[in-house]
Amino acid sequence: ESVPQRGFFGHPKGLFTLFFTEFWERFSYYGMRAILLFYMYYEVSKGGLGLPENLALAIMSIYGSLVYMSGIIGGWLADRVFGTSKAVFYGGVFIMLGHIVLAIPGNVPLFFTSMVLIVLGTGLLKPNVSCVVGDLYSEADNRRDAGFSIFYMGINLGGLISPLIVGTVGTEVDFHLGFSLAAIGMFIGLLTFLLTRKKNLGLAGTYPLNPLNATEKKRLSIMFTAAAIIIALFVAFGLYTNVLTLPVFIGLIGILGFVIPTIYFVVMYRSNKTSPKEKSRILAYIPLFLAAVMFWAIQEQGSTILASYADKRTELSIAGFTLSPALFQSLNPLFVILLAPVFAWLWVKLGAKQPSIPRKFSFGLLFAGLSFLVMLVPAYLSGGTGLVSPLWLVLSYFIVVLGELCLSPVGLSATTKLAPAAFSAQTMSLWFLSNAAGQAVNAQIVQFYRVETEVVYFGVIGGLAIVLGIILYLLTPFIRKFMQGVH
Ligand code: 78N
Ligand code: 78N
Ligand code: GLN
Repeated sequence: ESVPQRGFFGHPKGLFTLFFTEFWERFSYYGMRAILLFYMYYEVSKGGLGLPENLALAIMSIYGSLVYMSGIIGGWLADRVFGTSKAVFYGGVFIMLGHIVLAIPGNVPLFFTSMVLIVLGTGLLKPNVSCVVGDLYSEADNRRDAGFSIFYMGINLGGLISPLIVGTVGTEVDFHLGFSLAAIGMFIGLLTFLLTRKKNLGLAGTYPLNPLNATEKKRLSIMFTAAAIIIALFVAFGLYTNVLTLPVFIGLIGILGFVIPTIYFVVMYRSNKTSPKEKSRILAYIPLFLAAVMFWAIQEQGSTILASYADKRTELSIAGFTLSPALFQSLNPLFVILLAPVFAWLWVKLGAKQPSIPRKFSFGLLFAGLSFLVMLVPAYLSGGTGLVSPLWLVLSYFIVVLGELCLSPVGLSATTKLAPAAFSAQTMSLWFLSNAAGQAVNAQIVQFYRVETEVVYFGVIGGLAIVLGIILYLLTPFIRKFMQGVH
């Protein structure tokens, strides 16, 4: 092997390419999401689609869930068919087209077309671009964790600036102009990838690691074609007979959110490539996965329920100046960027005394629960439905990030360590499935949110997260036994 590269902050030059590709992809994704909810429920006279608000909230959650579910297909295609590099490129093209479709002033069918493009595109791009980060370093390279932290900064920088730009333009000028800016962002990301890939990444990701052989190709194409036809027939039949309504679809997503990870666990557990030690680790991973589902369910409501709260319950006129409600979407990435170094320092300082993986997950749940319970205070102070200070929302976004920094950075590495070696190509998708399941849950529950009953909503969900966090805290010694030496 050659001498390790040090072209980007002492890291391989390839990290530059991946950092900026993912920066622009997240810029377009989070910029789009910062205005999409408002685009859906604002009246037609205000440039929106005029959908009922609870429907818009459910669509946001289904959308988020499908984006992370499609990572399974994207990861599989890269691993077995065309390699990560092409997956990232095609993914970027699909995403850009999706935003271009949204940029066309239009209607609900155009909106659903763009949703399909962005779901497929993100599934192709996101897990694979993260996967190549790991490929830049040899197993022994001790810069690997730092490389992932730098990459994580790129994700959150993209998420921080896009609500300021796409959000302000989208809500203050025109939604479609905002979506065009998201398309331009993805275009810049694609250009960065194309222009610097050869020089910085060389051949990394050019070929599938585990290509299908001729017989598998034939068998799988038959299976895929058959499955596509059967699904198309079911959908056509469902639409024709009015059985497949939106509530039914929302229910189906909820079921898929749990069935898909269950299949993963069963297949991994029963595989004859999985050793007894690895089986024990799979069992240890299940409660951690469930905790992550509950965590992401609350964290992702920052772009649905709390975004609606920013729009409808919050005093946005300050000293003669009116804030766009989309700006609040910058707070999560802002706090992640500010606090990630603090947490990194804290874990180093605590060294061997730092909490174990299950304990960190339990703290993640406790903070997530607290971020919802804190919203009970303005509810009481405002006596129900009066406008409240935006600082309460700022505080809620701040608290959930304390949880995110306990759970998210360690989540992916825990997945890598606890999943059986034979399934290592699937770990990125498996971890993202916890987010998909969380948003599948959200699709069911956000429909029950009403301003008049927000105390029950925030209280029950926040309380449940805290109870689950306490249970996980108490179970930690047992879970660690099943982890078989993984730290
Ligand atoms: O009635 C309002 C009064 O009680 C208090 O209001 C304030 O003090 C205003 C506080 C501003 C909250 C800012 C919220 C969101 C802005 C997000 C900006 C992201 C910054 C660099 C990224
Ligand atoms: O109506 C006025 C009054 O009720 C307003 O009271 C509040 O809004 C209190 C809310 C607590 C403010 C805490 C805000 C942000 C905490 C985030 C700290 C940022 C640290 C490293 C950045
Ligand atoms: N905000 C993170 C991102 O977009 C969340 C990813 C996750 O669910 N693990 O990358």
